[in-house]
Amino acid sequence: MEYIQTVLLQVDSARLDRASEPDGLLSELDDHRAHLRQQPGFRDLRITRSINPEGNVLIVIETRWGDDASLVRYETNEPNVASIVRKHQDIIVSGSLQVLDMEALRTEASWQPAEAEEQAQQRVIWPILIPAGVLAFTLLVVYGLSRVYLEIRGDGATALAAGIAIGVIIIAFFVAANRNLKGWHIASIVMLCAVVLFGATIWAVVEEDPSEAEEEEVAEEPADGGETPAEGGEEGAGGGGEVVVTMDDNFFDVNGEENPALSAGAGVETTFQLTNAGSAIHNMSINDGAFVSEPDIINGGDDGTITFTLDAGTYEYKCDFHPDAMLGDLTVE
Ligand SMILES: [Cu+2]
Repeated sequence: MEYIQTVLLQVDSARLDRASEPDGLLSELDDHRAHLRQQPGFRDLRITRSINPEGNVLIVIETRWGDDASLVRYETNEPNVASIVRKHQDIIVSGSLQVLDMEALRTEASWQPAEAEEQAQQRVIWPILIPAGVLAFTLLVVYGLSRVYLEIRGDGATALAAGIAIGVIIIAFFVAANRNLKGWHIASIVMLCAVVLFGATIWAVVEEDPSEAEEEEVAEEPADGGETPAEGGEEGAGGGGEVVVTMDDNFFDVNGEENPALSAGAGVETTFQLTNAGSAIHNMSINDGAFVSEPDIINGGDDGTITFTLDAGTYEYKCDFHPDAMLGDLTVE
């Protein structure tokens, strides 16, 4: 922080000209600058006067110092401002001389480091925020649009993609044609797009679950439809009712029998109900993948079906994920 010696004095305005003469007070103070500059800790000399045109003029002589020790060293060794002023008692209004030692509470120099730090932070923050924002927007576009397109499917998605492409071109044309657009205009457009896209993404993600449920229903429908012939097939094979195959880690289980021999009727559409009672993923495929369960990956706790029609013969059934442990024979007759 700065330390300031302030010398206050009054001069009769009629005598002010004498202060500027070659041996006058102001001339001597001008010469004193060379001495001041050699003093350690010296920063600045400032001489000001009040601007009243008549009567006594107040003159303030300030010397600024980087530390109080420098100021004290200067004050206790002549020449200094006070000693020079005292040589010119003849022009000074008697009793008007004051010498004050002051300590700066705030200076431009003391504010600057804090401001510089703030600016430095902004210089750091923006280069991080802008690329992060661009990346987030890009991810939102890539992820969000793909979710929306997947959700809509088919011609609707194609039409939407075309609409969005046209929209992008129109906005780009609008921005390019209006050269006096401000930064916040463009930022508003980007924000608006981001908000709409964000909303659409949330809609697509929320809507996804019911659509998956529909898919499952669709997948189950043919299975249900296939039950009658399947039952017929099982009856034809001598079995009764629906065949339920449990998949565990890692074996097939039918009525407590591991990887049992299964049977079905020749030329009859047959469906096995599949239940994954384990925690690993499993499935069932018959005749080296000629028929595969629906879904082809059944998670732990989930159900599935496998529907097939085969000519008479012996075939292998297995789990594609554990083909060495989960396999057995399927006899079709
Ligand atoms: Cu398996």
